[in-house]
Amino acid sequence: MSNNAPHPAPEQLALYQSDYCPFCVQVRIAMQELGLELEIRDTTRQPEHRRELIAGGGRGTVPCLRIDHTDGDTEWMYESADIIDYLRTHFG
Ligand SMILES: N[C@@H](CCC(=O)N[C@@H](CS)C(=O)NCC(=O)O)C(=O)O
Repeated sequence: MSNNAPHPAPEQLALYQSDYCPFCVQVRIAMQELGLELEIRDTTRQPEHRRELIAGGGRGTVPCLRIDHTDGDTEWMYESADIIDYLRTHFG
């Protein structure tokens, strides 16, 4: 999905993350700066979310932003820098 795609609603997004992952911290800081509240799915404390991430995205690496597009497609965006760029582009 490119940054020119339609503006997503926060309800379409979920952040798979782990509290002590430094890359996840960077994403959460960016969210705070944007005043953006997203559903947080912690893969360490909630193993079902880790299973969901691996099943959908292909690997358990966090952070991963899940984007449920209005056309029914689900996108799994790994890489903290890409996630931060996406959030700033759409919610900045
Ligand atoms: N380049 C990635 C690094 C992400 C990363 O290394 N995450 C670690 C946690 S700090 C992880 O999930 N490792 C376990 C795995 O890859 O399955 C980013 O910036 O998001």
